[in-house]
Amino acid sequence: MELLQKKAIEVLNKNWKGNFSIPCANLYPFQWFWDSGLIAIGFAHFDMPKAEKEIETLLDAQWENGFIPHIIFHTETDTYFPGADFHLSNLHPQASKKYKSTGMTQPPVTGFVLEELYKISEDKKATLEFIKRNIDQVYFNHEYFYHQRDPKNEGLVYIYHNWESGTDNSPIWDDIWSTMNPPEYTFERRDTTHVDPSERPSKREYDHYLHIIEIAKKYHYNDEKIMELSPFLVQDPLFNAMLIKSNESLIKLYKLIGGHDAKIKQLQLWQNKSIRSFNDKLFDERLGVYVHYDLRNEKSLNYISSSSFSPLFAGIPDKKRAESMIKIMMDKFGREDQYLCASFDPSSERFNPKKYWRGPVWINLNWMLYRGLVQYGYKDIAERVKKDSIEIIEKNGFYEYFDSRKKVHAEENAGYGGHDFSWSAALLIDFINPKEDLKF
Ligand code: 2M8
Repeated sequence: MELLQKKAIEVLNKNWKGNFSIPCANLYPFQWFWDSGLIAIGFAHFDMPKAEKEIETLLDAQWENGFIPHIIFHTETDTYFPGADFHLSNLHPQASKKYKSTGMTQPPVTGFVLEELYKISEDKKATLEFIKRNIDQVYFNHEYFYHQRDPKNEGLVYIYHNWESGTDNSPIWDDIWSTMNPPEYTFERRDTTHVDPSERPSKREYDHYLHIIEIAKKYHYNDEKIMELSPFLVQDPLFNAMLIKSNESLIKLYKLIGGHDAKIKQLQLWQNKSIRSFNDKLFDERLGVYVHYDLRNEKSLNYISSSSFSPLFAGIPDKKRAESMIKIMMDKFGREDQYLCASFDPSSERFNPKKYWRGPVWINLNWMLYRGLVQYGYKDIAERVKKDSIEIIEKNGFYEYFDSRKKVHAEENAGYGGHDFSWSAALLIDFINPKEDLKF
């Protein structure tokens, strides 16, 4: 285990660029929002200044309206498409003047990451000072979500692009692509020059991705216009679970700091409403798990994915619901010949265990699942998720994603996408160095 940890540290240090980290070389050469948060958790175990800097750099790119972009283009490179010149974030009047970025966001992990940093820290006083300096910006980001992304005032925020979900190529989005007919764009893909094209989205899928951005750009990334016109408008259980988990952490941390009663009260109001609507609207009684809601077409997207189980991490289901969700997960995703946890329902015809978010196992989702299972008292299943995560990294290396079929691991390399991948390394470090939960 020591050797594996040493390698994980090497990966993180290699991907560290002085004041932020890249997810991996070549394929992803900039700073990504939720990657950064999860990477900071890994750094916190052995280099707290880097963990803090990672978050500070991310927050430095926050817009004047509280929005935090999904990619921050720190360097000029044409090895990634679509880059800064395509996204043109400066079309938005309140965009950062200091950094070029995209005009979309990603799952809001920053709140719970601050709590994790505090939990891991051996110098709690110093880490609390760091949190004090940064927490208001995270609060401001949540305010942006509740003010700009919740048109029906339900406490559920929408995403307007599949790249905002983090689970970019999920088969769930196929239903939305079938409602659209974007132009055939001419562009030069870069991702498929770095990794095997069979592990990445198709050209036609990229046409859809670009088309949504073109609409947003046409209206200068104005939130009201996007809400009115984007063909993709989804309430995503993973995204909302991250927000809820982060709300909870902000409440705990503000209490610890003291003297922030108005903010705590507001967070509590958001939180109560969010959890209530989440349980009412996003739970599919027939499938027995949480699903996505397509706000544009006003219908549920009834598919089981690893996002369906992420509400466990945020403490959203009651005990009874959690129990039936976990049973479904074990029946469908947890067979002995499968590694936990595939990113999409292995019994579905849309399942593809090799292709980016259409089936492979992802370490970040496994880490959340592990935490959720522990919180609900499912120690044995949690241990299996942890063991599976460590085993697939040990066998293959720090890949971006892994085949969920055990037999493939016995025969060949079963790690896919980018290699020496930062969040796989960061969360491996956290998996093998567990810290006691704090009593607040
Ligand atoms: C993947 O997404 C990017 C676009 O954001 C891409 O495919 O080019 C996703 O897995 C996303 O969740 C992740 O943050 C990003 C960087 O690791 O890669």
